[in-house]
Amino acid sequence: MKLYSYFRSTAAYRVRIALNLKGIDYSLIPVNLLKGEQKSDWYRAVNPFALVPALMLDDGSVLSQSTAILEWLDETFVDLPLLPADPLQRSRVRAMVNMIACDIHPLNNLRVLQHLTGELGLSEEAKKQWYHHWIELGFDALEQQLVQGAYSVGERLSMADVYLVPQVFNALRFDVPMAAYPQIMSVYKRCNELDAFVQAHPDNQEDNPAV
Ligand SMILES: N[C@@H](CCC(=O)N[C@@H](CS)C(=O)NCC(=O)O)C(=O)O
Repeated sequence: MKLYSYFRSTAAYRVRIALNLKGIDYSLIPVNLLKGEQKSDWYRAVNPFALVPALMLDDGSVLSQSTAILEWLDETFVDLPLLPADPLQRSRVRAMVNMIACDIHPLNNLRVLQHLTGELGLSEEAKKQWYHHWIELGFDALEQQLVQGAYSVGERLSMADVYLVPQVFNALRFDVPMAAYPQIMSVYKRCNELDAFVQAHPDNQEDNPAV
């Protein structure tokens, strides 16, 4: 499999974690978002959405949208399931996944931030305020939702953790004060002790210029 990825992309980071958790070998094809490679003809031919990630399977099929990719991985590689068997727990995991994937992340995506400072003429400071506003609104709710336990939903690692960790990484990158979120930070630290999360971290990606 080939993963089209950018080291700082939170959506690609989710897929890297899931591939590692499932023990799947893959090669990485870097798509440099800051250079606009996601909008290039060669990448649009792979993924017309012009967003990373995309996962190319060995038969050439391309999967896009991180949630669809994660669900495919979970349905295809059934060891270490990322969704609990119990429907109530499963719904809780999906609610957290959706909160991050639909209600937090899209408001802070690169093209949204670029639109704010570009076409709409907002300052860097106003952009930062926008970013912090939507992250804090989302994290305030998530902090209350996290059931007390080792992971986001109870004592078992799930898809909710796979979404939470990249979003927290991103918040730290944008200097969001995380002291108000002790439960989120505790889960973040616990997950980051696992090899699958360490290997997926932006600091350990071959397309990170600092590596
Ligand atoms: N809903 C999509 C979102 C993907 C997405 O927004 N990817 C970002 C990086 S995290 C991207 O490619 N941004 C490029 C841009 O904004 O031009 C998914 O879950 O895969």
